[in-house]
Formats: sequence, C-alpha cells, structure tokens
Amino acid sequence: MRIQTNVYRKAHRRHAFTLVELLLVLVILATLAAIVVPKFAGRTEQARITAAETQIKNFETVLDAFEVDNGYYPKGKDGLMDLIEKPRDAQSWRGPYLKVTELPMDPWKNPYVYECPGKYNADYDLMSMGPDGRPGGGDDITNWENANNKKEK
Ligand SMILES: [Ca+2]
Repeated sequence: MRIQTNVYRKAHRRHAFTLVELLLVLVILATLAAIVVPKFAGRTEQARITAAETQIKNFETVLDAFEVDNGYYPKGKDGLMDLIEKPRDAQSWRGPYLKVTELPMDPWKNPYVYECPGKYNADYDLMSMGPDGRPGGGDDITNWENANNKKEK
C-alpha cells in the first residue's frame, strides 16, 4: 500500500514536472518566435526584392533578344506577352523567348508592369510594384533606377 502511494506520487510528480517543462518549452519557443521571425521575415523580403531584380534583368535580356530579331521592343502594356506569343505583325519573330506559357508574376504575386515606349526610359519601362502591390510607395523595383539607358531629363 505504501509503496503504491509512493509510486503514484512519483508518477504524479513526474507528470507535473513534464507539464512545467512543456510550458517552459512553449515559453521559450514563443520567445524565440518573437525574436527570430521578424529577422527571418526581413530576409525573405530582401530575397523577394532580389528575385524581382533578377527577373527584371532576365526580362531585359530576353527583350533585347526580341529587339535583335524584330528591330523593336514589344509595344504597349501587354508587350511582355509578345515574348511568348507571336504578334501578328512580327515577321522575324523567333520565339517563344521565354520557356513558359504564362508570364511570371513578381514575388508578391502581381504582374510585372511593362510599357513601351517608356515614360522613364527611351525604349521601355519595366517594373515590379513591390511588396505593397501598387505603383509607387517607394518600394517599386524598376528598370530605370540604376539603369544606364536613362532618358535625358
Ligand atoms: Ca509599390
């Protein structure tokens, strides 16, 4: 009888200790999450920005190839589609210039914004609207900042 009680107490104490341990682990995890997640989130955002910059550079390369073949950059706001589907008036089109059936979205799941002729560049403007998903706001990733083909102002 006495042994049984001891065993029960031991088991009970062990169980209680485990609960405290669990709570402690939860507290530690919550603390870690509070510290680690914002830093990590910042990095993924930076990674997305880098991805958008890389995608724009890739578009530029492909648009140059289009220009070499056709003598002009794809026209209008839907010009990027001309990289995938042959425009009616493009006689020397040798695409598709992108190995996709749909244009890639930017890292925030918004379409890249293309315009030819450009407002900022002599040839064309290409940008991602950035994390806020709208033009402007200081977070746009464009091909006219740090571009060497800027229009004279
Ligand atoms: Ca923006």
